[in-house]
Amino acid sequence: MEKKIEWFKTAHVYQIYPLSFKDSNHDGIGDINGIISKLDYMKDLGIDVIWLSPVYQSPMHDNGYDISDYLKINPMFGTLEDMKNLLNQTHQKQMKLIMDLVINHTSDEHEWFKKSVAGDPKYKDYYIWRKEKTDVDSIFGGSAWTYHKQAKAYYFHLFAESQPDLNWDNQAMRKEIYDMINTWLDMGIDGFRLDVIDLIGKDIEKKIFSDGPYLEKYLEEMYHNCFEYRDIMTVGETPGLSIERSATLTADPKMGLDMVFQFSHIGLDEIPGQGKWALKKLDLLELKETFNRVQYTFYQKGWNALFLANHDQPRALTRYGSLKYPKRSAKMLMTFIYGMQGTPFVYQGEEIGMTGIKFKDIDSYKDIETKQIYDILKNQGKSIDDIMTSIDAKGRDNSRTPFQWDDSEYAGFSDVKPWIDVNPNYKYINAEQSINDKSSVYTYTKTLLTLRKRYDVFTYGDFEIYQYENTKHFSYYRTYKNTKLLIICSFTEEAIPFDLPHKHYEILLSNDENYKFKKNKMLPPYFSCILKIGD
Ligand code: TEU
Ligand code: CA
Repeated sequence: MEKKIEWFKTAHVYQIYPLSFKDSNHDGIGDINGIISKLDYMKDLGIDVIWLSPVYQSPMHDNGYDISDYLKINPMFGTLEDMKNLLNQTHQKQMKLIMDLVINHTSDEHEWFKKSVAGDPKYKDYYIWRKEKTDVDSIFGGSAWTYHKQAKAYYFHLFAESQPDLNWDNQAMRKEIYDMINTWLDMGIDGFRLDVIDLIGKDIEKKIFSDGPYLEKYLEEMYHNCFEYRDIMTVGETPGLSIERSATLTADPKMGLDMVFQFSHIGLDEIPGQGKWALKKLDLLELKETFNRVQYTFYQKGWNALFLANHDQPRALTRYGSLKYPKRSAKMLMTFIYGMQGTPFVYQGEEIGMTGIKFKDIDSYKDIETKQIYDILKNQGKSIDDIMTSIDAKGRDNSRTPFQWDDSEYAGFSDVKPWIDVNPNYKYINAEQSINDKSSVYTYTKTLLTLRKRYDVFTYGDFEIYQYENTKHFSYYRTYKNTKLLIICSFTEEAIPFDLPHKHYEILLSNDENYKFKKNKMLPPYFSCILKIGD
């Protein structure tokens, strides 16, 4: 079956981090029934597809990205029945549901790993074992090789020790993965977000991990075994792929990836080469250069996913906007990212302007990566103050605090103390007040998503930056057939001069209703708008 209409290009996706979305059974942990109770909320926002972060059986060392059984649902989230119910009800509301597919690694509690350790001939090579270790760091810090006493060998893990990498060289292992994928698809799941999928192409001997040589080979095999005859949606998480290779991959149907999360903008607030914890101020010209390249390349071929935040990234508002102008800058960032070409991904809470967290000390943070890096940096002699500055800015828990539904205790997420503390600003940042407020981030986001459906130019238009050299605003044209939009986004707390080079225009959306374009009038802080140009 050919995909007649590429529906994924106009779909709006909402990412749910199940642990932190909505608790239905009073244990302080989000769950599947909680999600079911909020389907209308997503539908009302204008969502077409829901992406669920992992709900499979897992010891939860990495919050579910360490799977111990791909075909079971983690009891903390519910049952397989609940999952089928969620799928059913999502479909009834004309939405789709995609799951997270974590197949670069499993949990060390997966049966396959236990059998591999025990030397079972079938499973021995399902993982990557060596007698000697090489000098490779894992992504969470520390060596990527861990010695296993029972196996008397080192196994390879690009993430935590408890997340051994699967050996994609092994055909039997690949076959089992394909069977598992087909089981979910046969159940009616509408597709997948493929976790760190670029890593399956790695070449261990050559120490090439994220941009490896075998990626296309395995993707194509997976496509023929799982995706080829199904009308589903796939999005690959590809942190290590170049813009060019990501575009080429998504342009080739045989690769089975409808789109990718391209990561080139993610490292712009890091000191180059020093990793995510070495902070650097964002340079707007670098941001322009990056998005210009991404937009240009994917306009020629392939398809991209639009995102500023997810469960691994700090909240966009805190990272790129201003807490002095939270609503304005949240709206500006929405305009900035969803004005571009690609499929919009909204991360839970972004649409109500949720912010990052600054916990009082390391004990309140829960993330395995954060805990590991804290110990590592401390052992390197870094001051606690400096470490906490990095963690407050970049720690993944920033986006993992409970969803703020209302202003009741625990923010309406749960009626008992949640697994991770609620951001105290839930009193005034929450969905209930946002939905009822015409000037809220929620209402703005909803309107923006509606506009994307109304005007083809968002999906198909080309992209051209206006006033490239300007270091305060990031504004761009989108043009398709007879429609031309100018999208204006100020990235500063200052009021700035701005020349509007058009006489005739219609304001489709603005984060400042009172602002009128007149000659020499300054653009207010974090101003954003979408103009439909008539001359
Ligand atoms: O993330 C992969 C990844 O490379 C990053 O986003 C990473 O989490 C971050 O840079 C660490 O600083 C995926 C999942 O989204 C993440 O939650 C998992 O921890 C990781 O894979 C392992 O499965
Ligand atoms: Ca629960």
